Amino acid sequence: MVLLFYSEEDDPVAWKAALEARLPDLEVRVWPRIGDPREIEAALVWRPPPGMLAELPNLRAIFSLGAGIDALLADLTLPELPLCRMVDPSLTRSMSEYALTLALFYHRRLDLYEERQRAARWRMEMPRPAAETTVGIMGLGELGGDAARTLAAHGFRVRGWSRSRKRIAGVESCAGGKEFDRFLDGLDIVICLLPLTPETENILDAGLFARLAPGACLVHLARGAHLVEQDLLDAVQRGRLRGAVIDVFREEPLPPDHPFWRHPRIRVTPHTASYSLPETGAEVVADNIRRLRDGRPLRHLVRRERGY
Ligand code: NDP
Ligand code: OXD
Repeated sequence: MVLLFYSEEDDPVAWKAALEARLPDLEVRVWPRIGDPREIEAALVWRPPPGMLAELPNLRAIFSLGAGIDALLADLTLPELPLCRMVDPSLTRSMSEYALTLALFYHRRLDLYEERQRAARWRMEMPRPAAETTVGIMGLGELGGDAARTLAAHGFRVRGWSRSRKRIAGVESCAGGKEFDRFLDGLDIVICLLPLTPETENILDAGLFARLAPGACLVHLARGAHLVEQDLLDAVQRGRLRGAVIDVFREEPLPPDHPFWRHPRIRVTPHTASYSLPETGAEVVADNIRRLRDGRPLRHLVRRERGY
């Protein structure tokens, strides 16, 4: 089988080697050296140019290098083929690590001490146990579910929100629109790990910020279009929010003149919250390629009608 690899961010050499080591019959062709497009039966891609996959007449399945497939679904020419997203232990572990890091950053008030350092001001706040900080996780799927477990294991009070009810030890589950207000009520830190869909676009807005505990913090790790940027600037300006760490943006890379770059209470990271290692990610893709070859059901299929 021939597989096309396209990504401007992932290392094609490492992925090709990891895949071909697991599947001796597989030939990986790295864009733009694709050879005869008619020979390509599978594609492993991250943000391919719109229209690219429609040019492959014998494509049978699309594998995403990312967990979020919103950019793929936005391509109106995307072939109606099985589409599988990335679910990979290294992606999950690194996301939970980042979520825990940032929850601890705010819980231990490092933002405050940064400000005080700039003013050469020596003043200590008595630390409080993690159990006194309530963290809300929006999205309790592969990533949000593991992040919730990790934070709960660390001792935070954790609440999660998803479409369907979840049972996760130490995590209060809120489900659907009816329980959204209960989920938000009094949160000290909110972490967004939702997929971007028509229902979740612009969900991080002034209305949501107003329901959190006064001086709450936002950690946004999902997609730029979840966030109404002006509402965040206003909420931080007015002190409704204490601060935010934003990893994902409507426009990436974030333009140099964007107000988030220089805002003292908004921290920017360059879409780096989590990553797939080729060694573990290739295992997941190889399993699906074997399934495709043998006519068995694929794993991690996107349900297009839901948008994730
Ligand atoms: P999953 O599909 O496994 O989980 C999605 C979760 O969101 C599910 O719990 C789902 O509920 C919930 N959900 C979806 N729509 C709604 C809604 N309308 N209301 C309430 N809950 C909803 O996705 P992953 O956990 O694998 O990934 C989540 C997102 O993280 C990705 O889509 C991507 O945008 C982002 N991401 C960001 C990265 C970064 O580096 N910044 C890296 C990787 C991913 P239910 O369980 O009931 O279906
Ligand atoms: C993803 C991402 O969706 O890296 O996997 O954003």
